[in-house]
Amino acid sequence: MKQFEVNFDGLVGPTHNYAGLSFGNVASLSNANAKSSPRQAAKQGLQKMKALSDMGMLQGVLAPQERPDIHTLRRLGFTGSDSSVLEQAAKQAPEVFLACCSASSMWTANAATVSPSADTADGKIHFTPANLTNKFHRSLEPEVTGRILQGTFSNEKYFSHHTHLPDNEHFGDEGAANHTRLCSNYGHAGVEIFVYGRHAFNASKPAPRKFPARQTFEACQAVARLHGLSDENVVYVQQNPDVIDQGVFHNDVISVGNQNVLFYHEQAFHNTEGALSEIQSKFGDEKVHFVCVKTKDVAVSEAVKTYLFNTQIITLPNDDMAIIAPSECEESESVSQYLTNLVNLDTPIKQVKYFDVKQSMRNGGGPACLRLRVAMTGQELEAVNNQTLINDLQFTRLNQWVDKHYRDVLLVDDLRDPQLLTESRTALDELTQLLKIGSVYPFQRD
Ligand code: SUG
Repeated sequence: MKQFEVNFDGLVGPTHNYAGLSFGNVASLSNANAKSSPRQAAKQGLQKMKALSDMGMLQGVLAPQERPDIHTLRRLGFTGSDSSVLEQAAKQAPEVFLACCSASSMWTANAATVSPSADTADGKIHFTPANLTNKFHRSLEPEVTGRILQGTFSNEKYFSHHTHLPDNEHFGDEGAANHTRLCSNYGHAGVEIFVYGRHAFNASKPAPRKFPARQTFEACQAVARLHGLSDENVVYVQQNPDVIDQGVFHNDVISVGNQNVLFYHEQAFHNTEGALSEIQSKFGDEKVHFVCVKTKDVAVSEAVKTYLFNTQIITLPNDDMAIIAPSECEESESVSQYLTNLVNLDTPIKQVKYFDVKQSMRNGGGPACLRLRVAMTGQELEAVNNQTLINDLQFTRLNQWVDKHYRDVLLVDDLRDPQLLTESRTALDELTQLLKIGSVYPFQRD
C-alpha cells in the first residue's frame, strides 16, 4: 500500500497585516505597524505550494478565516451595522479591534494536531484543532478551523474530528507546531513527540520567566488520549524554558523531524539525553539520525532570526530528503554555511531549497509554520476533498483569485475600512466554491 505525507499550507487571508500581537515572538513585535502586502504574502505562499508540487510532492491548501471578525466584535458588545461595529471597535478598543483583524490562521502548523491512522486505536486519521489560548487573536481560530478541516477531510470512514481542548491556558494547545512524528515509513506506526513549555497544574516544575510557554504538558496528554495513541508510541518532551525566553515561542522554531531524522538545536530541550534515548527506544531497532546543531555553529538568536529550524524536511519521490528553508537562512553566513555542510554529511538530507516567504517571516512564520502535515495512505488520499489539492489548474485559479481580490498594500489603519470587509467576504465566498468546502464562515451562516 502506498503512503504519503501531504502538506496542507494555509492560504494567506486578505487582511494580512503587522499588528505586533504576539508577545514572545520577536518578529511580530519588531515589525508592528509595518506596511504589509496581502497579495504578495498570498502569492509567496502559493509559489511555495506550487514548487513542492512540482517536486513531486503532494500538496494541499487550507482556506483562511473571515476577518475582520465581526462575529467576535458583536460578542464583545459592539452593535449596529457591520460598518458601525468596525468604526466603534477601532475607536474604542483599538487593540481588541486589531486582534480581530489578524490573518494569523495562515500558519496552519497551528491549525491542529494530526495523528495518522497507523498510530491511532481505531485506525482513522485524527484531528484536534488547536485552541491557541495564549494569544487572544489566535484563540478566535479553532471553531472555523474545525469546519475547514471537516470540509477538507469530510469522509467519516477515514477521518475523525475532535473539538478543540477547553479554552483555558491550563490546556493551552498550539497544534502541530509542538508536535513531531518520526517513523520508518509514513504508513507505519511512528513515534509521536509532543513538546510542551510548562506543566499547568504543577508550579514547582521548570517554566520560562520572561515569555509565555504556550503549550502545556496537560494539553499534550489530552490530545494523545483523544487520538487513541498508545503510550509505546508517544514521547513527551519539555522545551528548554531558557530558549522560550529567547524568542522560541513554538518548538518548531528550534527543532523539526521527518521520518528517521530529528533536526534540533543543542539547547532545544530541557532534558535532551533522556528525550533522545526514549525516542530511540520507542522508534525500535532502526537508528534515528539525531542531527544536532551546536551553539558554536549557530547561536539561538541566529536560529530565531533565520528560522533554520522552521524549515520543512521533506522526503522527495527518490527517497532523498530536502530542506525547504526561508531565504533568510541563505542570507545568514553562519546558517547558509551550516546548511551547505549539512547536505554533505552522512544523513538522509541531501538538498536545500530556499524560498522567499518574507511577508510571513515578518510576523514570525517560516515555511514550516505555513503547513500542516497529514500522513496518509492512498485510500485516505482518495477520500480527501480533491479541490483542496494543488495541481497546475488549481494553482492558476488560486493565483487569479488572489489577483482579483487582494490589496497590494495594507496599513494597519486600513483595517477599519468597511470596504475591506466587503472585499474579504466576497473573496472568501468565492473561495469556498473554488475549494468546495461548504459554508464555513460566520457571514455565510448568519
Ligand atoms: O502565533 N504570529 C504567529 C506566528 C505563528 C508561527 N507558527 C509556528 N511557529 N508554527 C504567532 O505568534 C503575529 C501577528 C501580528 O503580530 O500581527 C502572529 O500571530
